[in-house]
Amino acid sequence: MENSAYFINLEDQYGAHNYHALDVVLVKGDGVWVYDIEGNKYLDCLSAYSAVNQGHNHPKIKQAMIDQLDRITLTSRAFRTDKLGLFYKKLAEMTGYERSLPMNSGAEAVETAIKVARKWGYVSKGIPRHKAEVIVADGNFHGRTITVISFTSTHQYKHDFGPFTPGFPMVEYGNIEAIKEAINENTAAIMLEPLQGESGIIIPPKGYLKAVEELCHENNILLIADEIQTGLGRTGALFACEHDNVRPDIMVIGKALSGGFYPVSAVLADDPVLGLIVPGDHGSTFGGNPLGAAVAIAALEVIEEENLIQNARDMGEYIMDYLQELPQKNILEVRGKGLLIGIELKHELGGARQYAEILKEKGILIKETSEHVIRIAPPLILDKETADWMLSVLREVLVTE
Ligand code: IF1
Repeated sequence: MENSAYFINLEDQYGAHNYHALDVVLVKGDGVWVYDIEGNKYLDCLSAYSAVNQGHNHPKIKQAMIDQLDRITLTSRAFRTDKLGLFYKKLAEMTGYERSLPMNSGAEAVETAIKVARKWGYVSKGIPRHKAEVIVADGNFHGRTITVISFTSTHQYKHDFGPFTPGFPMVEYGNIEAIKEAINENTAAIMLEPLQGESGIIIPPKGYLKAVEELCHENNILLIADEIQTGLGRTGALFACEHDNVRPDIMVIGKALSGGFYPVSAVLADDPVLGLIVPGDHGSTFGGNPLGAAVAIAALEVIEEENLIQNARDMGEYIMDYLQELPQKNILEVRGKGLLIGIELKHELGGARQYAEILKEKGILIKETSEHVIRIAPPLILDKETADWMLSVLREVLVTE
């Protein structure tokens, strides 16, 4: 029977080393728990970067996938199916956006949103071709494709991969004056994460998102929200923008849209924006396939039926209150929204990675975000008993040691 070392060596020998994964070989997932090949049990506090909000191996989503597997999995969009229209309808009813365009990965959906915003800029706003600009924020993370890394502020994500796509002026995240200065007659859109995940759970100043939305309305500019990580209940609302009473013109979702069963992403917008897309403008072999559509409908239903938004809000507040009461011996700041929580450690401790290793030995899997932040992002089904156990372990590791 092969053990963890065997599979770790296979990955190291035959795979490109594009990740520095923890040395834990997971073979089973069930709700908030995952199990390694030796049978050790772990609380998953990453949720595959918020793609498993519904919990691992959710029975309802699994059954929807199994049922569709027995029917048809892929036709391409050259033909129609009995699942895509139902997926569109579910998204429209649940999110309030009139239309959607389905893709597969998050980066693909971000690229799609940029294309849609640029076309709106040329056709509806009258920006001369090809001068459309999309303002982005420093510290952003929107994916790994060449256009998307063209506007990253992370050196490693772009340094070896130029030349880059132009048209993405960058401003300081959270600074509304910086956006005012960047806006010009060629600005088609502003694209933001409502909270920045990979930069270390960065929450913008109160009122910032609303001020950006108002700037967009005043200057005939589209607001694009990338909620691939913050969306679908993660922050204790369907969308993080709701906390600020902001409704973006273009909403980008992914990850938990499929509950971790299949890559499904989508761009949501109303008819004046997505209605501009005509046959031939854009496409994808797997985008909108019936298997992904069936899975996504079930994943969305689970969010509603199991009140995951309320639970994320309640459990997030409970956890944040507890962590903020801890002796701040090693802790610089606890911040977050719902079940997207960051514990920034004092920098003299040497970074959060070592704590990922320590917590793994105690049965908790976390992924550090930016160098000094422990991200706590368990599936939104987390119950109080499990949260109490998790908090007791975090207290032991962050306070007593
Ligand atoms: C990696 C974290 C990073 C995202 C937002 C688009 C995408 C992501 C807000 C692209 C993806 C993943 C990708 C993964 C690590 C993880 C991540 F923030 F979630 F932690 F990198 F920042 N917009 N985020 O978070 O979606 O194409 O991956 O489906 O690339 O290392 P994707």
